[in-house]
This record gives sequence, structure tokens and C-alpha cells, in this order.
Amino acid sequence: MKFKIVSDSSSNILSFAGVPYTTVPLKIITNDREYIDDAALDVAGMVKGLRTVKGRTGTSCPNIYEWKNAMEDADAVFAITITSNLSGAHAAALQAKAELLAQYPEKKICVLDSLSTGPEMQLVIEKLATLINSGKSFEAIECEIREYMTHTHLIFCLESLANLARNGRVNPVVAKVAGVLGIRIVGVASERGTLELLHKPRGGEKALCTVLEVMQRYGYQGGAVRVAHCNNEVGATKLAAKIRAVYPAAEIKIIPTTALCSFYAEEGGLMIGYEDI
Ligand code: X90
Repeated sequence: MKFKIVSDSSSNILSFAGVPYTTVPLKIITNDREYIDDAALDVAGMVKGLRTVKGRTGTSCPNIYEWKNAMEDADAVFAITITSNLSGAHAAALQAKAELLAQYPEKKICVLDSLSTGPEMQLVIEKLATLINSGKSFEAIECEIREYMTHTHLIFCLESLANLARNGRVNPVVAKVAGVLGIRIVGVASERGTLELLHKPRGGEKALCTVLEVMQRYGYQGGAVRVAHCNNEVGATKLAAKIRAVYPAAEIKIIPTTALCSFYAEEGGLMIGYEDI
């Protein structure tokens, strides 16, 4: 049985060794061009270009056809999407599953709603790869991954909510109260898969301490951590050092955001996925 993992590009993981894997891209759209969130894109160039762009900018999720294409060449598929409460990606993946099953009833397809994005999806993808490579059945993997997902969380530390607010992904009243520009915001992915803004720490150092405090408050006790950053490797590395100072055995990986997360987390943004086990 050929297994495959399919993720949308909001996971920031565009390739994955050791297991069949593919991503379906989200897109960033400006008045005069479209950036496709795939391995061919120069993300730094996009971020730079967006600084001076005039007019509306937005995003669009993968369509049913793209999901079907990505899922079609395997017998057993685990697809994972960005939260269904902020994007149509999940609905499109579910529709792709329904259409494929109508055509190939013997296929097995599980579509997981991360209720999150970025590095929390990364943790789930890594766990899926381990489960698939351990030779477990599709049903056993589905059961284990759903359980694992109750133990993963996402925290973010952003320097701007402008793109989120402009595109209706944070409550405009909340965004306004938080101060759309120039103030750091620490928050979490809520249980419903929406942004929950918690703190406005003053200064970068304070912000990193707040991130660790919030992680601990939400169950962190030394498990795996994935940090995705938009042009902020320094901040990500400092955060990793703070975590290791308290939990020396923590397994931490740092990766850059690709296009979708770069657009919404914006320059300086950090997204932290972690396990509470
Ligand atoms: O369908 C689309 O066009 C994509 C919409 C995506 C909207 C939100 C992306 C947020 C990315 C921000 C920090 C973490 C948020 C946690 C959310 C549960 C990054």
C-alpha cells in the first residue's frame, strides 16, 4: 500500500525526505502579480517586494483540483490543512477526498484540520512520517495522529497584525485594541482554530520571555519545539536558547517561513509549535 502525506504550504514544509510527500500551494496576490508558495519562489524577494506594494494584497487557498492531483497517486493519504476557521483550504481538501473516493472507492483518505498552521502542522507531518515508516495500518495511524494532535499547540509573536486585519483574519475590533502597527503581540491558536491575542510585551527580549511563559502556561514541559520565523533567525535562536536554559533536553528546530506564513506573520514574526508531552 502506497502511503502519502499531503500538506498545504502553510506548514512551511515544502519537501520532506523519507516518505512520499507533497504540498499544495497557497498564493499571495497583489494588484500586479501572484506569488505561488512553492519551492521555486524567492521568499525573501517577495517579502521585500511586499514592503512597497500599493493597493490591496490578499491570499487564496488551494483548489479542489490541486488537492485531488496531489492525493491521486497514493492508496492511503493523510492530508493536513491550515485551520478551517481562517481558510477554505480544508473545505477544498474534503471535497477533493469526496470526489476521489467516488472515483476510487478503495482509496483511504484522511483529511486533518490542524485548527492551526505553520510549525504545529510541521510537528504533525513529522509524526505522520514516523508512524507511516513504522509500518502501522492506516486506521492505527489515523487514531494515533488524532490523539497526538490533542497534545500540540501554536503560539505566535508578531510585530504587525496589518495583513491579518486587512484580510479579515483577526477581529478588527481586537486588532484595533491591540494596535495594528508597531506593537508586538503574543497569542495562541485557540481551540476553534482562530487567533487569540494574549499579551502586548514591550521590547523584543520581554516578548521572548512572554512566549516561554505562555508555552508553560499551556502545558509545555520539555517536548519537541518547532520555531518558524520570517526574517528573524536571531529572535528564533534567542528563543531556542531561553527554552534550552530551562529544558536542556528539548528537541528544537528552527526553519524560515515560506510565502503564506511570511505574508501573515510579517517581518520579524515568530510562530512556535510545541508538544505538551
Ligand atoms: O485561504 C487563505 O487565503 C489563507 C488564509 C490564512 C489566514 C491566516 C494565516 C495565519 C498565519 C499568523 C500567526 C498564527 C495564526 C494562528 C492561527 C490559528 C500566521
